[in-house]
This record gives sequence, C-alpha cells and structure tokens, in this order.
Amino acid sequence: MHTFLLLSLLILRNACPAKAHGYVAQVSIDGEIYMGNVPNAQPSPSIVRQIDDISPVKGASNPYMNCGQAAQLAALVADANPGSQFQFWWKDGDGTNWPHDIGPIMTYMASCVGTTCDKYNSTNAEWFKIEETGLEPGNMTWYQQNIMDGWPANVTLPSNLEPGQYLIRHEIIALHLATELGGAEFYPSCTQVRMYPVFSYARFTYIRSG
Ligand SMILES: *[C@@H]1O[C@H](CO)[C@@H](O)[C@H](O)[C@H]1NC(C)=O
Ligand SMILES: *[C@@H]1O[C@H](CO)[C@@H](O)[C@H](O)[C@H]1NC(C)=O
Ligand SMILES: *[C@@H]1O[C@H](CO)[C@@H](O)[C@H](O)[C@H]1NC(C)=O
Ligand SMILES: [Cu+2]
Repeated sequence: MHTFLLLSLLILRNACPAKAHGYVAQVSIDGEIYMGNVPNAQPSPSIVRQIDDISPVKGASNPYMNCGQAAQLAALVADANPGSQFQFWWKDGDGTNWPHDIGPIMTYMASCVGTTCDKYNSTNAEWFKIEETGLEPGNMTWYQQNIMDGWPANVTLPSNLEPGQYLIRHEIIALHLATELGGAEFYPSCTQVRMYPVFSYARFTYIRSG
C-alpha cells in the first residue's frame, strides 16, 4: 500500500503537462554564448540545429534519434578546441525551466565526413560517446535535477581530438514514463563545431648534422 502510494506520488510529481518538454536554448563554449532557436520558430543563424517540436523523440529506432525532431542544418559552425568546456542550457518551449528530473544525460560526437557541418547530413553519422552522467553519488537524485533547477549541463571535450568539423550530440533521456514499453523520452540535439590544427613546432626540430 505504501509502495503504491509512493509510486503514484513519484509519477504525479514527474508527469509533464500536456505541452511541456524542451530543447537546447543556449550553448556556451569556453564562456562564449551561442543562442539556439525555439523549435519551429523563424530561425536566426545558429550553431545548434533547430528542431520543429519540443516533444521527445520516441522509440530507439526513430530516424530523428541522431539530431532531434526534424532537425535542420544550422547555418554556423563555432570554433572549439580539444578540452573545451561546453555548457548546454535546456529550456521548456515557453522559456521556463526544463521540466524533467529522471534519467541520464549523454554526449556524443561525430565527424562531419566529407563536408562542413553546416552541410552535413547526420543520417549516417558515426557517433562516439564522450560524456555521460546518471545518478548523483549517495542518493536517488539524477544530475538531470540540476537542469530542472535551471543549471546548464557541463561537458568537457576530449583532449585528443583530431582537427576537423564535428557534430556534438548532447542528449537527455527522460525516464519518468519509461515504466511502459516505448515510454522513454529521447531529447537529442546537435551543435556544429570545428577544431583547427594546433601549430606544431615539431617540423622545425633542429637536426644535428655530423
Ligand atoms: C538527410 O537524409 C535523409 C535520408 O536521405 C533525409 O530524409 C533528410 O531529410 C536529410 N536531412 C537533411 C537535414 O538534409
Ligand atoms: C544527492 O547527493 C549529491 C552529491 O552528494 C548532493 O549534491 C545532493 O544535494 C543530494 N541530493 C539530495 C536530494 O539529497
Ligand atoms: C554544471 O556546473 C554548475 C556549476 O559549475 C552546476 O551548478 C550544475 O549543477 C552543473 N550541471 C549539472 C547538470 O550537474
Ligand atoms: Cu516531457
């Protein structure tokens, strides 16, 4: 009986109002701010691919799993470096805080093979995972709670990335309805970045003659 009451309360607490879900409203790279676009609004040039709906992607084989609901190419590509610090601010569609607090946060990257990221179709992107957060240590609070509280997600790029252009796929999976088959809510997003080669002194290494 108690367990049932607790479960009902948990579900009630986390049920999302009919229209509420979210999107990446803002990204910062080493402190520099870049705005995203409200889903389905007239877009401004951005580094974040615009989606057309704040609702989640449903089903793990959904074609929108790579960059989000009907994600469009974004016009801009931002500079970043191996080891750059990223922050992702998620918002609800009306600009209020992200509405969910249960489930992991994950970040992947994929090389924009053969072109620049503003022209790259992500359908066949080869993703590699660079970051994941789940439960905070010592209790049943997910790091996602911090996003609901208005904080950004923090991601550090690997320090060994090759120069080139990359999509950064930052994703929240909301699990509050995942007690039912197909209930998991996937919220993928894609941000376009480029990394220049680091100038190398190696080629000027003095070679002793004789
Ligand atoms: C990418 O390719 C897929 C499959 O050909 C197509 O459905 C989709 O519209 C393309 N996406 C973009 C952003 O051009
Ligand atoms: C859960 O643990 C984390 C890490 O120790 C702490 O920051 C957070 O306040 C705790 N949350 C609750 C609800 O106790
Ligand atoms: C990101 O870092 C800020 C401050 O450094 C912290 O308040 C926030 O909770 C972190 N985000 C997450 C999702 O843990
Ligand atoms: Cu939702």
